[in-house]
Amino acid sequence: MSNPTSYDVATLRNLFPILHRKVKGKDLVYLDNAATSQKPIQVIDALVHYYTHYNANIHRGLHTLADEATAAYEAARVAVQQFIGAAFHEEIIFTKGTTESINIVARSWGSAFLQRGDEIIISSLEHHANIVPWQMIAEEKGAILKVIPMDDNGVLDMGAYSNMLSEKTKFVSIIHVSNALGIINPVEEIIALAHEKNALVLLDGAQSCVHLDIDVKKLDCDFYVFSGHKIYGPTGVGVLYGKRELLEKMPPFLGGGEMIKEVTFEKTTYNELPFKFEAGTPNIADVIVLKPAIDFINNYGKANIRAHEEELLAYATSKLKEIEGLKIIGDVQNKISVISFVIEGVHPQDLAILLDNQGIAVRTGHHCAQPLMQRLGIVGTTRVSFAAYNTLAEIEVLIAALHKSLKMLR
Ligand code: C6P
Repeated sequence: MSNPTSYDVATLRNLFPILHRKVKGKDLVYLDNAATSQKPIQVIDALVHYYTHYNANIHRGLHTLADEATAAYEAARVAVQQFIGAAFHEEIIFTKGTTESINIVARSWGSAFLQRGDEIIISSLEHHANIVPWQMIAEEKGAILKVIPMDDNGVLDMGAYSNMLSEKTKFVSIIHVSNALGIINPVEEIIALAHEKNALVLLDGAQSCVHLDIDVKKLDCDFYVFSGHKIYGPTGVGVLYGKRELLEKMPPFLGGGEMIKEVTFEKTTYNELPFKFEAGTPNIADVIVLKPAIDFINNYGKANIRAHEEELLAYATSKLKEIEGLKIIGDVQNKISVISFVIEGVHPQDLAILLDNQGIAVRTGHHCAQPLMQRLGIVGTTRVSFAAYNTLAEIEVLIAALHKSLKMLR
């Protein structure tokens, strides 16, 4: 099998210093990209460059360093705006990550607009980050949380969803791509059906943002959230996109500096978007280096990266299926490069330890989706997830290591 001609994975790998390290004396095979991706050298260099050359607080100082830092911070906002196709840069709010972004929407929108008896819909596939904030606000406001059921392979029951929607439905918050299984949900249909009932829709884009072309205008989602560390960027920074007219109506989440227009002891007026939602000194350095992370993806091209990952997915899927007693969960056509599997008689944690001894990083367990695992009737899965820099040769290493581990475990 060959890689697309425009896509030279060997050259690309050279941009990632960490890929050249050894683990337990073996070449690292990093297959835990859905948890966090590795960082290219331009991201690492940009971080060092910021602290070496223009570290300063933003939006307040009248000096050169502050101007440079502010310009770089706002350039990152425009890069994110273009990356997800938002209409206005004010619609991009910087947060700590997907988790914080969902909490802001649940808290801010929920506290202002939810009424007793209103309904919020999520799905069986959700990550805890898109369950717990809604449970918290539902409990506080007397709202009801409903869950779209799925089949044994993780495919959502769209008929049940359609029947669940009513005039009482006020919010639908859905994982775009399942982190545990890799399945791409039919979000266009989910959004259109919700909008027929005037319900708002948030897409948890933590896993979709790096793999799929995202155009929030075309999708017509009301909110879209993701984390920097899963798109070859740094940890500690994420994005909340919201339609401007909605963000304008929502109360601030945190109070403090930066989010105000004027403060007296009697009354405070709030700043314009996006600053209304960015109280205090933000994570300046990490926001700034989101831009080189996005540039990295754009330089290689999302479509080229996806084609490469699909080749890896198809090859790994066929090789894994040859292993006796191995069952892939979420074995559907419409998925990204994540494979979750169970092996008869083998505990995923035992397997992970043996794979780590052979230099291979995978994730095992419930993947922060305990209700999904309960629905599937399993304790957890072993999950391998591929990124732009993984290779067919690494899949061969994985398969050989699996055979070796299974001989020891069975
Ligand atoms: N999933 C995984 O290994 P944070 O931690 O805020 O950056 O992202 C939370 C989150 C929310 N939604 C989805 C769909 C996610 O995949 C994640 C993070 C990682 O699957 C860590 S649990």
